[in-house]
Amino acid sequence: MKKKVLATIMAAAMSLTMLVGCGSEGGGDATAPETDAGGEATAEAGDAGEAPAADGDVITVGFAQVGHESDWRTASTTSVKAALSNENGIDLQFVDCDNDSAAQLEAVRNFIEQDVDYIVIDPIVSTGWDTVLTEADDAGIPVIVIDRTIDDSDKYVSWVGSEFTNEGLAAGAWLKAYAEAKGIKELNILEITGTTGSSAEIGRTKGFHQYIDSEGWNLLDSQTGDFTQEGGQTVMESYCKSYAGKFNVVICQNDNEAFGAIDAMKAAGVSYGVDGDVIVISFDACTAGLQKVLDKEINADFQCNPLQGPDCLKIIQALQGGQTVEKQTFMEEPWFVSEDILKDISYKNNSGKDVTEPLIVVDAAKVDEAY
Ligand code: GZL
Repeated sequence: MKKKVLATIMAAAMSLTMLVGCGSEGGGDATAPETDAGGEATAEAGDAGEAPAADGDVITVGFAQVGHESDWRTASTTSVKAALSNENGIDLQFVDCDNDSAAQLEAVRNFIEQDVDYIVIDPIVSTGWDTVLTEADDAGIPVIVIDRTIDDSDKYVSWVGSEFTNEGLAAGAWLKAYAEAKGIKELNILEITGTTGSSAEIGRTKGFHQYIDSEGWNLLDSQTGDFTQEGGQTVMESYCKSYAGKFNVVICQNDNEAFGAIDAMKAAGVSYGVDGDVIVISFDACTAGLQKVLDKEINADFQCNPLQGPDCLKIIQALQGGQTVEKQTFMEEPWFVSEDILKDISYKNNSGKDVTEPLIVVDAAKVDEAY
């Protein structure tokens, strides 16, 4: 009850809206205790001898992370651990939920039971959240959501992440312009989607399918690779058997799926990439993904920025200071290509606004700068 009163007073105290900027620092060494999926933190962060926060009190934060399925996820975890560190006066309880929604809900309930000061969630899927968020609200524990969205409850103080539908729309706009520039008349597409029901999968699919429908492209098949390299390879192995010689585009909803799909096409003797028969489109633009763009194995890679750690820290610091924060903050995300034949893409974004956005040709420096 004490927290509820304090949280209410803090939230009502100031009319000042704190603009939370976009995080851009790289990851750092993680110092928070590890735990298995849904379990209790396996060690007290205090054992590491935390430094007190500015006002002398240590702030306890529970972080329920999706899992460890991709390079993107590793960068996300590193970013949050580097920001919510002992040095910044935070006692971080980290739970890797191993892509298991039940474990993630259990982890959040454990945080409530531990009476942490804040809860950070990257939601595996976008629904099934209102009950547990109501429990956190009743306990007076502010919840911060990062990366993916929660679509069936607004009982959280702030969300920082990506506009996934725009990522899908940008991929469609690029493929349309690229096919026209290359004189490719017919597009026969295979799709490898991300974790079913995640807002990243829902948004990228929604955006790209607007172009499939409006351009009359031929979508041969769509199956989930669950955002993993193994998933991408398994689906692509099946595709190479079922659609041999019938496809000229594969779109993977993250880089790790693209790595697996590339391995499968290589093994099946299918040529791909800039100089091949199959156009490869990916999302995330992690370091290894941009290296494959530079190597002309991936034609275009649409960045999804995982570095929300600094934003989390700014939000917590603002709330500790009694300030209000933005309910929604979008990360800045560039689009990367392998060839210098298109300067930009134009499309109507998910807010109905006509936008023109630059395409960045990948060179060694861009690979080095990646997360
Ligand atoms: C998107 C993020 C997705 C990445 C994948 O914001 O949630 O999950 O695109 C990751 O690489 O697994």
